[in-house]
Amino acid sequence: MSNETNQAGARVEVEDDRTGMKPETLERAVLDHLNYTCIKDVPYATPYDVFSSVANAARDRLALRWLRTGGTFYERDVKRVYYLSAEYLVGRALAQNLINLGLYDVAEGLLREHFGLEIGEVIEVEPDPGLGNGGLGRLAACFMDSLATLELPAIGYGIRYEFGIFDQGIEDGRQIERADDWLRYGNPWEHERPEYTVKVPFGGHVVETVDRDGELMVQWVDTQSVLGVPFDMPVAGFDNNTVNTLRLWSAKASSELNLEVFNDGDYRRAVEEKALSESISKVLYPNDRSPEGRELRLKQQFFFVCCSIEDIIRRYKKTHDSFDEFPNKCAIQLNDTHPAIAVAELMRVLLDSEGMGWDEAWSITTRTIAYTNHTLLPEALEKWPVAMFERLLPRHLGIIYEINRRFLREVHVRYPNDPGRQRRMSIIEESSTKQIRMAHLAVVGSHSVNGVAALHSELVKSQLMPDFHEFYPGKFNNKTNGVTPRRWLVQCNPRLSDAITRRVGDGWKKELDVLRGLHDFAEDEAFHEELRVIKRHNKELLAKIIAERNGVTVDVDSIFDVQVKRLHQYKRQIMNVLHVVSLYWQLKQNPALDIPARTFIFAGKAAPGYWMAKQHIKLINDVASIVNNDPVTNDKLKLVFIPNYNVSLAERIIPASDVSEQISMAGKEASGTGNMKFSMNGALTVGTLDGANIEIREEVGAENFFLFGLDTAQVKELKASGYSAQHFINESEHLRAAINLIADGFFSPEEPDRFKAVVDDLRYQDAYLVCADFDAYAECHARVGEVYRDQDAWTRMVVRNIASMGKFSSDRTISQYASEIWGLEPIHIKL
Ligand code: 26Q
Repeated sequence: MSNETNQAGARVEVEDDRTGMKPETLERAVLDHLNYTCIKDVPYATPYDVFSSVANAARDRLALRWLRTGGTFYERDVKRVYYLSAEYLVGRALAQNLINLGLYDVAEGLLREHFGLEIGEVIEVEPDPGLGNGGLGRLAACFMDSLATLELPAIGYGIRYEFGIFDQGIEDGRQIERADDWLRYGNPWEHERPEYTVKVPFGGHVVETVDRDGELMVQWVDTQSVLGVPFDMPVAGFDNNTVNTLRLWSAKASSELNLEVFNDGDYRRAVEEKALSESISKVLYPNDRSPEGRELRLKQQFFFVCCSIEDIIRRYKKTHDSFDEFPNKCAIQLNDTHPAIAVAELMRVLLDSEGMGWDEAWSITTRTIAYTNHTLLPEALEKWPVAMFERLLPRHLGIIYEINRRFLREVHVRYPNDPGRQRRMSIIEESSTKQIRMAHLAVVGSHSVNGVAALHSELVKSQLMPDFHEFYPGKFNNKTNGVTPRRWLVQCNPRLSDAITRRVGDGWKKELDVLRGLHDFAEDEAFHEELRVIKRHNKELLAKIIAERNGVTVDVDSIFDVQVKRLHQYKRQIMNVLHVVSLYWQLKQNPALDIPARTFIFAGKAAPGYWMAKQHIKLINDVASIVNNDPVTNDKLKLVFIPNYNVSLAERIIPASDVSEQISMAGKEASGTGNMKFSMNGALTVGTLDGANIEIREEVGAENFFLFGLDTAQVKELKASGYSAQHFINESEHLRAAINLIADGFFSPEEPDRFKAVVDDLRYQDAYLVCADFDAYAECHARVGEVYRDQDAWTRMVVRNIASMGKFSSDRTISQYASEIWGLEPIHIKL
């Protein structure tokens, strides 16, 4: 790279000391940051100082590309996608940014030379931003990575939570929650942009007036404002110059608010109100089974949506003086209904601020917005009490009523005498407490509604929203989820990545279908051996973590059988535990039982208010302390629950796994994305026909996937016929023994009926058909054990899995969103 002039005519100095890509330039930059940013000399540098210096040097190299990216998009007036998501689980950034800049190896060398540090030690100093709950938040992060790698113009909008998802501790086998103070030492990646601060109104009331032309004018008045201050994070593409922006809004009290109150001389109230308005971005809500109707959560949603819409319009107006082109320049994607208030907010701005008529505003809104659904659980669909809306967002309530009135009029025209349909489809649920159905608002206000896996998208049409599908058949579509191979292979499994690259070249990092070339090595002895050595190495690394965190020694030659994900009854961690108990009991009865040794690994957080899920955690830990200390079974069976599952821990666990547990009741897991990460890293799936499992099995071939259990049709049938768990318990000796052991207090001798509620739920409720699927599950695991004994057969299946993962790159997913929903073209950024 040399100095040159870019298209805009600006001078670009690429190889200066501040931003050059040569090893010696990076070295100088890191040492300079240590001196001038951290104010430290090498001998006194803490690991955090070193992290901070490398991060700042990397950031400088992103800065120039970041400027060029924004500048190019602006100059060429390109269409952009605005991804609205209440959650982003981005994970640590240092390793990823170094990899994407192509500076990882250089950094590794200079850290050894100057600081005597392994790069891993430096990487681990960075806090892992937990700005999300699970799959949905991680998907948003994978999408941001793919958008930048595909050179697509995008901005992600979200909330800069001061506290992310709680830190999980395990005390006496029970989950405890601690505040996640991730910003304690600052965040070298974020850049505050106070100049783009937005004023967000709440409360007040609506007054209707008639203007000079006799047009109805609506004003939202007497509101109280909170400020939204943007903090930008760079999102670098892999092996290109694109750096997109993740813009997270932080709430700040408006100075007006202070002044007014100061005039009253009420200092205490001023301070309290300031704290109250700044509490909006204070903490991420952990998702429960049913959404919490908390006012602060609604405030969070409107807060970030209002800021984002204003930002989008400000940017659009810099280059346009009418709104005609708005849907051709802006695509807004709603990540679930959390930002669905955007439909009403965009309408409000167009109507009240821009003075547009209803029909034009509605046409622009619906051509701009698209909605992604992530759940079929009816109890998880967001609804807000009308009374709360009236209090916080009276103008939006009026707009939603008008949207609904016009929508129901259309429904009436199509289906004249069908009040049931009107009631079912209404945006307003007329229950004892009137509620706003955010999913209905999102569907009516969008031009596209997509599910996240083929089965899920079919069920959205046929089960969740059949009336809407009939009404708007063309709106519904599928975009099967994917994951970024840069984090979930290149970064987390460098040895496997090298082994792959030595066989098929490194094109797979950007074009995951290239992995298909590995099929040629399905029978290759040398490749098999190499894969086994790599897996064993990764298992050793994980065993070290388990020894540190759990104080348990595990056998790296045992099968690492892993279920890591949020704790939810529909995900059926309890079925896995029952299987462990059953194996344990069989070994106790017959210590000579000839089965391969297994290590069962669990991790995941339960929502703090989800009592049953927390009982399941306690049960796992109670079973672990008996099983892990029983000399009779010790060489065959171990069980650990690793605390505080997050992106960083996933990066350690997944590459070390042999078996991936994807065992949700069919029809409940919208997609799953962990399933893809495991398979990519050479774990074999034990799974049901649910979510993306179905497509994974299609890709890898039925013979390379451990399938068990009822499918959605059978689930429906069994439920309709009046399901009785008792029947299945009576039929299954192993299941009965496992349940009885827990019920009798074998794992909780100091409190024998500790798990009474867990057992009663299985015996008398079992909404997720654990008992119905148990025998098939256990039988499936027996097959797993058999195949594992034949290491050749096992490794062949592993190769087939890795080679078949091309479809599950989020690059494929994002290309489909770009062409089929957003109408977006790649824009190459030149330096
Ligand atoms: C809602 C209201 C109040 C508080 C919290 C929430 C809330 C927050 C997060 C509700 C749901 C979520 C997250 C849902 C989620 O992660 N869904 C998962 O999305 C993945 C990506 O599409 C899928 O792969 C998973 O199947 C799906 O469960």
